[in-house]
Amino acid sequence: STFYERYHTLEEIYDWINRTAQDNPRTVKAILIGSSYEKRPLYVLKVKPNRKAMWIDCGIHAREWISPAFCLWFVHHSLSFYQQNSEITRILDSMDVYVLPVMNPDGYKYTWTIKRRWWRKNRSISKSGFCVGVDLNRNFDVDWGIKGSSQNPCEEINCGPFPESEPEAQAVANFLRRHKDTVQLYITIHSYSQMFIFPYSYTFDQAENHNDLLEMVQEAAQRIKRYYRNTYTYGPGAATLYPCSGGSDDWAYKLGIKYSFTFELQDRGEYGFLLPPSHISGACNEALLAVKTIAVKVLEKT
Ligand code: 0X9
Ligand code: ZN
Repeated sequence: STFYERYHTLEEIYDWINRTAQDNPRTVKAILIGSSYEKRPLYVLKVKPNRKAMWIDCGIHAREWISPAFCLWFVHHSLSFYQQNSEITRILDSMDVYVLPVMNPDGYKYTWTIKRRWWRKNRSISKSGFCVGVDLNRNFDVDWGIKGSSQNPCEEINCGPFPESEPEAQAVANFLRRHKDTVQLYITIHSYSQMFIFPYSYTFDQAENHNDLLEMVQEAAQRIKRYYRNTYTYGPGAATLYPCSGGSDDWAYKLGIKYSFTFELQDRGEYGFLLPPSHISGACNEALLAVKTIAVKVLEKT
């Protein structure tokens, strides 16, 4: 298997980020946007400079290993197929692509330690000192702490003591606030269940551009079915998955990023979070097709 068909330790991912930036000085820049609770750097890779931009983050939830694997896959594919694949070329010619390979490095690192493979949250220690970890996808400032989240630091869906209390969420939010005039597409990568989710999750109200969003994910799902014979479901978060406050997708949408998506990659529960390395290429190629499909559609609309 190639480098991209294996799961990597956090150290290997940091090395890969440095090497990728060094080997591609004209096309790739590593930008430090903040640090995690345990003071690990949060690097965003910028792939080519433009007026429009898209953002992809991976690894918000520690145990969803296919997610960081996809970010590495995506950057590698973009660099390898620029001027070969027409969609990649078109995207890179007209958009900056910001990629955060591991939004939750402390949690990810923790899942590589013995018996901690199922950890989801970050590793911040609560005020009481009793429990560890905030669910970063409940920590954003949108209807914070209301639905599908818990103020109890011992729970899996703990939203933290206040919105953006966590350095990881704060770093992403600050970066997107600074770049909201150019970033038109926000994608956050999770697993599992094979789903394309768009706003809203915090309310059953329809997003103002609901039909555009629906059309985009529908097209992505159709192409995946056609090319890879695999099924993805899709729809607005609250109705399709569950009502839920404080998610990054809704927050980015309300910031003004009109095309905002959560991808839930393979599989549909057979292996769940323990998706075997032999499935990485399949899972990533499907997600890649979806990213390309949606990005090209965003370019047509903006
Ligand atoms: O609950 C989540 O954070 C995501 N599912 S997961 O199984 N990967 O944890 C779904 C997020 C959908 N979007 C929002 N809830 N805003
Ligand atoms: Zn997740």
